[in-house]
Amino acid sequence: MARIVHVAAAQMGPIAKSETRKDTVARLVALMREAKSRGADLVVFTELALTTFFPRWMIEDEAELDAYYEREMPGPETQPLFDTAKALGIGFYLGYAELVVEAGRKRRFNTAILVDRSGAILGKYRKVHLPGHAEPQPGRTHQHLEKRYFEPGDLGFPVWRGFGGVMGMCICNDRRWPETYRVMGLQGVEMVMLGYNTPYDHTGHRDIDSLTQFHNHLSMQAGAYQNSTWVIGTAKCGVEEGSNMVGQSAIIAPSGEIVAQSVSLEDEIINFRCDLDLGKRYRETIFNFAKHREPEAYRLIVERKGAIPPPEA
Ligand code: CDV
Repeated sequence: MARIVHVAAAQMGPIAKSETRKDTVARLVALMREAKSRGADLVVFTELALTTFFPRWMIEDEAELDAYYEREMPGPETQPLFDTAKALGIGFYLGYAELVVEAGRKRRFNTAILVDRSGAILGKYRKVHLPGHAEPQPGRTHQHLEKRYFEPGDLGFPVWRGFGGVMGMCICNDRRWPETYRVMGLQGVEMVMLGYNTPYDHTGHRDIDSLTQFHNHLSMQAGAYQNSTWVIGTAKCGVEEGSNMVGQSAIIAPSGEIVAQSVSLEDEIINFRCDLDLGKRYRETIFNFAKHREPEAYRLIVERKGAIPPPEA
């Protein structure tokens, strides 16, 4: 019998700097209701889904910066998401900025949680690959200061049993790194969920930036295929505070094929009934890790710190 997870990707259009948490949460709740009305068991929201993408600004006032972070989850403003999920019997992935105080020190992470159909948090992931800079870059219309506002995640890439399968999470830039999927693939992941905020001008090189859409799908499709997993990628997109961000939210099968894709740059639900057993065919044949991976060969290269020996003196 097929193991179906009916999943929805809840793409978001721009969130203005002036938009309140309450308004944004109301948008998320409306998307959750729409996902449920289509029969979804699980809805995947985007990265930093509760606020505008604040790393585009240099923020020197600490109180102003802190206001973008959640100190508790759920908190009073995010509780409606959990209540609605429980009432509807739908799970969700949610990206947000997390602030924790440990030994008197503020620690900041770009975080995602997976919540089950009863409204309980099943797992937490903290973004490992942080793009951009710690210091503002001269000449840029928009900064990308994730390295200033977040620490690299300290939870690794765990997977969780839930929704009838093995579930994994990552966030935005993580999707471009093969290690992200492979570490979860080695744990038997069957569905990887992720949200992203991807501006079109992120490298500053026109030739690379003009391939932003291609690279968005390329990285997720390759991750899906090479690890026999479903990948659900959800965008925040459109022109947000002058920054133009890619849409193209997609549901990708373990074959690497896109089976559903958004068509707008606004709040939009796409959904698909994902058969988790589809990944098995790949995992048991072309990507049978136990049979065909060669970890010893990979180890030799890594220990030599690169494939090419150093030049002779
Ligand atoms: N939020 C992100 O991680 N964005 C990056 C951009 C800056 C390259 C991304 O990989 O989409």
